[in-house]
Amino acid sequence: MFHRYQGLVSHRDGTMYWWIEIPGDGGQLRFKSNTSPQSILLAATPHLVKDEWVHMAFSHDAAAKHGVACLNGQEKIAGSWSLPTGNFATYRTGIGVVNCADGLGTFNGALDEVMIFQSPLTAAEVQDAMDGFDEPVATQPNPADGKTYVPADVTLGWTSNGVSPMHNVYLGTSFDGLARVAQGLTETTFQPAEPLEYGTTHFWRIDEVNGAPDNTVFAGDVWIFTTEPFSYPIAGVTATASSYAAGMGPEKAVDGSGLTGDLHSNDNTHMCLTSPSGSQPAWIQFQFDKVYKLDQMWVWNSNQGVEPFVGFGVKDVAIEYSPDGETWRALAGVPEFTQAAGTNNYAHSTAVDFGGVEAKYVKLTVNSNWGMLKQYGLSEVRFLYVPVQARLPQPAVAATGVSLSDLDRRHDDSGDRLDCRVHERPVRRADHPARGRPVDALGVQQRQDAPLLPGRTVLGHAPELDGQRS
Ligand SMILES: [Ca+2]
Repeated sequence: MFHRYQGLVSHRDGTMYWWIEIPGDGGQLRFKSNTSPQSILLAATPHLVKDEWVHMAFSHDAAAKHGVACLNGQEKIAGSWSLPTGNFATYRTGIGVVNCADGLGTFNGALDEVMIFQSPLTAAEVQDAMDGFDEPVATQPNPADGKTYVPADVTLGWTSNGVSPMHNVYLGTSFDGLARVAQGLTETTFQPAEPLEYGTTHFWRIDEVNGAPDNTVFAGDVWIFTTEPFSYPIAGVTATASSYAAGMGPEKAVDGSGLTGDLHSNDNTHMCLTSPSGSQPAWIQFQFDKVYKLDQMWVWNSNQGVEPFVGFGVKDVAIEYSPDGETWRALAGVPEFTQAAGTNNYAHSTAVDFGGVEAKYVKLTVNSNWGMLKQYGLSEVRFLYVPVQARLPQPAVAATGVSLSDLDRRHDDSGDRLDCRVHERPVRRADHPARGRPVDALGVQQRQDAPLLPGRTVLGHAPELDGQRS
């Protein structure tokens, strides 16, 4: 219900000056003054619709005595119009009221934002005002927004708004879980005190901070990146076994058969199984294309539909590993392998921690299964390794004709330097106490500090890790 009138914005104090109101009959929005012509009207139709937001702009050019009214950024009416003259500096500005002096004509609706400008806006400026003005926030995040496989010891970087002298850094693992991790930085880079969690999406934001007297904070956009996983699957694993049943050879445990994503089927032909007449103890041996630093072995145990009744699944296992097939060591702390349910879409149910041992061969000798028969099966195994060599080299190995500007340089370096990241991975002590070595003891970066010159061959060097193992 409309009252006699409702004010949206006003600049008056008892005495007339200008105001924007909806008149009592619910008619047109109008920009009004007490000089003739008294009002400039916004479009007669449509009027404001209940629960529908609109953007209104009224502009007055005092020199030209010209007024313009816009609805949702579009000019609706323009014509000769003027405001009273005089010194109105002492008048009050009211929002949601016609007359600040007596509080008459309050607005029975919602206002989101009001801006008053000192000069008449052009049509384009009205459009900008409706779209929203860009705040001077930090830009150009490094890592780029959405980037994946970011090193855990990343140094965050950004471009300042060019105005604010200080920067606050917020970081977290959810959009709503940002915490301030640095405050009042004058540089535009920041490296967290500890490596970030591996294989995790991180959210971060830079707030640009002005000094006194205004101390304005321009909260930045929230950006995301995902750190690289701690370890990667080894591809091209081959397998041999002490024996196997027809059509259920050891290769079925390493060829991805039966896996959809990370879930295994309960189809017999997707699994390996030793022969009932095979030699005992049964064993299965895996071979890689080279020596890897092993992190984990994931096990999808035998998962035939009859598994709950027959128990082909491996239970107690001894694991040995070797770098050359000659010198073998027993792996300590091997857990009992969990029995599978025999149902489809089976996620791996056992993870064996190899703790970073280096091996090209892994042998499983089976001591028992979950049933009475002397047949032993597995659905699939997956080995995860920890990279110790340069990952994803850029530029590619032996690339020629590479522009110096193509090389990956640190933004905060004073000269042109090639950043060779080739060393063992940093770990958070809290996350991986067993892996032991403190972060600051790791040679995380090897950097060539000499300026790069055009035409030179640059050799990346990956130091050997011998003698540095924990
Ligand atoms: Ca399989």
